[in-house]
Amino acid sequence: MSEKILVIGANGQIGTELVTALRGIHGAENVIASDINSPNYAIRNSGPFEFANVLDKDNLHHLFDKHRPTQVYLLAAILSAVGEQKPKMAWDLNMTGLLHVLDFAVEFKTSKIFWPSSIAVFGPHSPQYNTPQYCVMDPNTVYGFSKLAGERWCEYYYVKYGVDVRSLRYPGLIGWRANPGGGTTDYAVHIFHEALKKGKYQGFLSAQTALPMMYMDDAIRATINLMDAPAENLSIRSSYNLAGISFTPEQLAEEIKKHIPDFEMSYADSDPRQAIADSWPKSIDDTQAQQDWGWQLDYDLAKITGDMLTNLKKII
Ligand code: VAH
Repeated sequence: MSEKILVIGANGQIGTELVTALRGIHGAENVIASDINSPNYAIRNSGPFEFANVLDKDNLHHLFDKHRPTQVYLLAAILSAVGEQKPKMAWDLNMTGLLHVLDFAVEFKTSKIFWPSSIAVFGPHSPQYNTPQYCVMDPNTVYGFSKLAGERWCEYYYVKYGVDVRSLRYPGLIGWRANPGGGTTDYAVHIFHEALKKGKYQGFLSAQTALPMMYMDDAIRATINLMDAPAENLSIRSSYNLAGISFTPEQLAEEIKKHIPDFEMSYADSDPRQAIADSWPKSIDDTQAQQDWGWQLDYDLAKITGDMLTNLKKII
């Protein structure tokens, strides 16, 4: 029987690319994109679309009942920076949406659920380097503790109700097909656009702020690899660490200069996102993902930079 996949939050940075990838694998007609907003350019006319509001239980129930999806990817979320501006809305959307989807997965016996977590689940007292799968986790952003609470709910529904929900702690994600929205790591995408348009960029994080990042191609491949893995191989039902590649804004600027020698980088100070970034790990240990489902990173900083500039040049 072919898969019937529902992607909620399809217009977002991950959703846009995941819908395209899943439609390439399963056939466009078997991947229903949904979002609270109209479909974006990449998704419009490339397959079925439904409006979805994760806070509207009846709307979501209708989508589950109408399509009887075998897999659901719940990507709708408010990220770290916007979450600090709208804390109650971020908590409500990130939590209520997940609980609706988990409840409907039980009711409709959905085979698999994917829900994104983040390295934002770690906090100031978590180990800062090679942060392990298990350690002290004291996130101090609403986004971070909503993701930590969500991980606990995912494991709870797996243990108590047998819901096959799977999750990844994504690092900051970098891609050219869709822009990020409202995150602390967004500088690592904006810098490429500005470098090509203006030859300069003022970053909102300090030069030495190292953060784990990942190219979107790797993130999508990790997501599909995890979802395709045999359930019996998975030892983690909260969310798997994903290390990506750690670098600083200064290192990224230097890599860009190898392609655009006159590129000028500068740094704003006192941006509220600096405190968020400072609370996160500098690097992550993803040994468990490597052992359980064979994860291997492909894109390093040089490859990310080259691919971003090559592709953005065609559309800027
Ligand atoms: C954010 N892009 O900046 C997200 C991500 C690790 C960061 O979760 O909020």
